[in-house]
Amino acid sequence: MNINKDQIAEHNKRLEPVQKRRFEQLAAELSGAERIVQHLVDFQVAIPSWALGTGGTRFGRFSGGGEPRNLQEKIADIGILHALNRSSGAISLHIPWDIPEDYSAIRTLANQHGLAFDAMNSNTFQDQPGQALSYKFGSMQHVDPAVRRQAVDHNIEVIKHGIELGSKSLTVWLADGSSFPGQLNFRRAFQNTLESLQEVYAALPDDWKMFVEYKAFEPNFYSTTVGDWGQSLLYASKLGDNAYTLVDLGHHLPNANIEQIVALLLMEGKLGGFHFNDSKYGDDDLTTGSIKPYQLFLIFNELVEGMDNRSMDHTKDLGWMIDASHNLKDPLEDLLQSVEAILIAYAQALLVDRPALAEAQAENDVVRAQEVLQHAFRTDVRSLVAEARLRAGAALDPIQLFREIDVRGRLIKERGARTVATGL
Ligand code: LRH
Ligand code: MN
Repeated sequence: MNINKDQIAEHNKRLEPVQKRRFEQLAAELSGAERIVQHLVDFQVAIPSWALGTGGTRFGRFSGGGEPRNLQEKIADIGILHALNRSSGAISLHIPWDIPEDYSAIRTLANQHGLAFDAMNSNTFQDQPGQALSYKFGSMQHVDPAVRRQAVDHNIEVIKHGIELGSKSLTVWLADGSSFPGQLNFRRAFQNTLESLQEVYAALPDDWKMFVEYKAFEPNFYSTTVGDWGQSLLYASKLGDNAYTLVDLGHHLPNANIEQIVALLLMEGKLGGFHFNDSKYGDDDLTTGSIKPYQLFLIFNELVEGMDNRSMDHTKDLGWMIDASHNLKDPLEDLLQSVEAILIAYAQALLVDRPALAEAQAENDVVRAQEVLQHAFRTDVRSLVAEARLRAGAALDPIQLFREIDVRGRLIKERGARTVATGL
């Protein structure tokens, strides 16, 4: 199903008077409202191909129906998101969950929906049917060079798929690690992993980036071979200039100061991108900004300051991707909420009075510094984000329109109530 321009225009006509009043009132108070709106129009978030169904947990899965049955339907679903908010202009594929059978047909379909292909994701954390060697005890860290070979070959195959689709980056997340003391020689595991990543890095086209994603725990619960930002930075630094760290917000130990990690990785020029989500305890993969919106704002505050300090292009110099899994919410509504939360945090960070903050920091005026930051965080920027949608031809209230035209009901009619999407 497609969402056509008339449905959006009819929806916006009803909401525009209130939007106009709210936007003009806020714009009158702010300096630079137009600059911020343009930044928001240009900012695009990549949607994970593996988060368009109901993932469930090991305890249960409660499907909502109408899930995409193949890559074509996944692209169509992301097309619906992009039609509603014009901020979801890219898809991030996971191989082998989403192997593109016909490259040109897939490229054409994505193009029709205004979608680009963002980072490709490899998968050496599951054994595929007919796979020669198991990843039970890891992939690139594995004591058996044949298993490491298999993992390297898979990543090179993923790059080949990406080249055909126009992607320019590869994300490598390794579940590798150990669950019991004594199980693993940490140094040998690191060396094996580095050598394997170096072979993949050597196969990377010159204009590609490699993102090394770290994670504290799960599925291993004693050590993880790419377990934190320091280890990821070590790999990325040893690999070369096209290798970067990838920050998945849910991959940290409780109370980690992620905004400080982001500031330092950016300072080192080794921050590659993000997997946005939120969490209360572990890698909960919940809706971005649903649990810790202030942390998300503080992360974007460091991003804006750090990127401007390095004259980086906000729209293309870092990988902006969501990585979530849905259990209770409609996957598409959940993703619409995540994109909204990301744009709100970005808009608030663009509002921060940077000279005033720098002055307060220089004078150790701790109270003033907090006041400057929280003034931006406490500013309701939703009318700025909505204005960006209006100007981009999207819906003023994407979730309201999603429900008004009963997208999920129509997808269930089209696909059935029992379809299961590949992914998490
Ligand atoms: C691991 C992870 C990784 C993906 C997977 C779907 O927890 O965040 O980014 O490969 O989720
Ligand atoms: Mn991730």
